Amino acid sequence: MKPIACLLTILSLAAPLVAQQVTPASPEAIRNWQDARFGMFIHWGPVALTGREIGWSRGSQTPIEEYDNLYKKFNPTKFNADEWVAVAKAAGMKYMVLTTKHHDGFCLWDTKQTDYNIMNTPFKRDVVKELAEACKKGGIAFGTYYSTCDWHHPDFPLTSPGGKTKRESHNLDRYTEYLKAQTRELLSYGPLFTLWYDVPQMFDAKRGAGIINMARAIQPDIVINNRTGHKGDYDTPEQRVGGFQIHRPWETCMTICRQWAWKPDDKMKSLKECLQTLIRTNGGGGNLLFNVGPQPDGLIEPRQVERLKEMGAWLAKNSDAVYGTRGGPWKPSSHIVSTRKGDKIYLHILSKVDGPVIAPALPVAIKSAQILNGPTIKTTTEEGSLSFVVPDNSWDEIDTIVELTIDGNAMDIPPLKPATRPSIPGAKATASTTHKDSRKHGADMLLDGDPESRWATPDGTKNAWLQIDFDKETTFNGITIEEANSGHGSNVKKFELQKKDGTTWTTFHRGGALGAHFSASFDPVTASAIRLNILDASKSPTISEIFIQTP
Ligand code: H79
Repeated sequence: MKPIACLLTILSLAAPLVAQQVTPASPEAIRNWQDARFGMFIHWGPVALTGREIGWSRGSQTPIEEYDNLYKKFNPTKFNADEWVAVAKAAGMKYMVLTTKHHDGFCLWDTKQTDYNIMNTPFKRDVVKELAEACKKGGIAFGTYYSTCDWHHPDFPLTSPGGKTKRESHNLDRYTEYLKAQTRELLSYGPLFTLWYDVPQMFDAKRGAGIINMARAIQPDIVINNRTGHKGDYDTPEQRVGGFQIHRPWETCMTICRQWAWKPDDKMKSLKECLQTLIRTNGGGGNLLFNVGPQPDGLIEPRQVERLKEMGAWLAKNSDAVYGTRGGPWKPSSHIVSTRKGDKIYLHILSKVDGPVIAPALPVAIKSAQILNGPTIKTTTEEGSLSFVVPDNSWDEIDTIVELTIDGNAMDIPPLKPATRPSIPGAKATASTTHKDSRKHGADMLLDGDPESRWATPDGTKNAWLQIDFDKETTFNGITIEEANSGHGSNVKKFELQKKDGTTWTTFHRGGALGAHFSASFDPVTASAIRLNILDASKSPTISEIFIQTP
């Protein structure tokens, strides 16, 4: 290529890149954000009066006209910012992120950009200001959620229901100026711990970069999420624990009940689910932003406060294994995850193991091992495996934590294969069909303990079987099957479990959908092999792990 043509090519390739360029947050700011590990997400607004979902119920369950007038009745007289901060602290949370404006466009602060805000409710108090001040006083970092899309604003191209309806007239550039002006207002309540934008919809990387650059000009060390249209500083898996990722920060956001905004009698997660979600998230390398939706009167629901306090009580005892840690070195499995910090590695065993716990060996020497806050234990490393036995009375129903002190820095250890609960030794998996890339997606992936590897089937597969052969007659009384479609429901729609007696197969269990965590217990079954017969599927089935439970 001639020099001039070459230069032109470089320029034309570089132009869009330059336009999207942002200065990343400083390593110190990122480190500080990651060290926190656990924060409180708060979804709140006039919608709480209806008990329906924020943003999404506008124009679906609640007519637009009615939704947009709810603020006239919003008077949360029991709101006390100090109390919310006290709840977050009691939960062991280190930061808080409030929905200052959701997709419904209502603003919880005294904004000068629109009248559709809290100062025009009977309440007339700047919630963002009060909360920012209470956080500062209480030693909790404060960040703002701000929805990039706005189904209420006349300049935004999409509207309710669900942001799928197009507006006839709109002006995205003018809306972007509105968003930026509001962001500047929010930053004046700062310094903020994070700017948490939501669903870019119409925004691309260039528009996102414009927001980020503007925010950094005001607060150079601000940490910004990946929902401005630009990838920002951290990823945000929603309502699921993110996968193992240690080279780019991330944060799972998840609700304590089912809805983001308050809903009466919403189903609440058990303490075990709450804590294991935090531990799995930390083990994969992420923070957890755990959401509560306060009531219309301004109080956080008492049973949710209770649950959060239970989490905090557990965290107070096990803080070493959580705060300031990073995920790994072992990749997470369904049963065991790990965290690390300095010369310490923490193995979190999330369900009881019969016999020794076995993990791929560490590439460094172990100086000592103990149950966190408990007795010393003996570890053995041989033939590439680390093993140890947890004393009977040291098992914890939620998380049995083993603390290893190593000779070196735990952060220097490259990722290791997951520590697995030993499946049945000598078991072998085969399948009726496998995706064409059988080396990557073969049936052997089902028993390797690695939730990131999976068995897959060719496109359009509706039925298939998976078979696990034991090397001798084996008695089992339970099975766990994990579909690998990353939280998008279940591809499998109908299945049966069969056992092999001699040469005949008999069905002993039938079911419909499987999903990410199917688990069944049954009367003990003795057989030489077990088969999962998939009888119907909406998409080609793919399964990451099968665990067989013995009595
Ligand atoms: O604020 C919360 C959600 O409202 C917001 N992000 C979190 C923090 C969000 N906006 N868009 N999305 C999430 C992605 C779309 C989710 C959906 Fe659905 C799942 C749309 C339809 C199915 C949520 C659940 C709305 C209806 C059902």
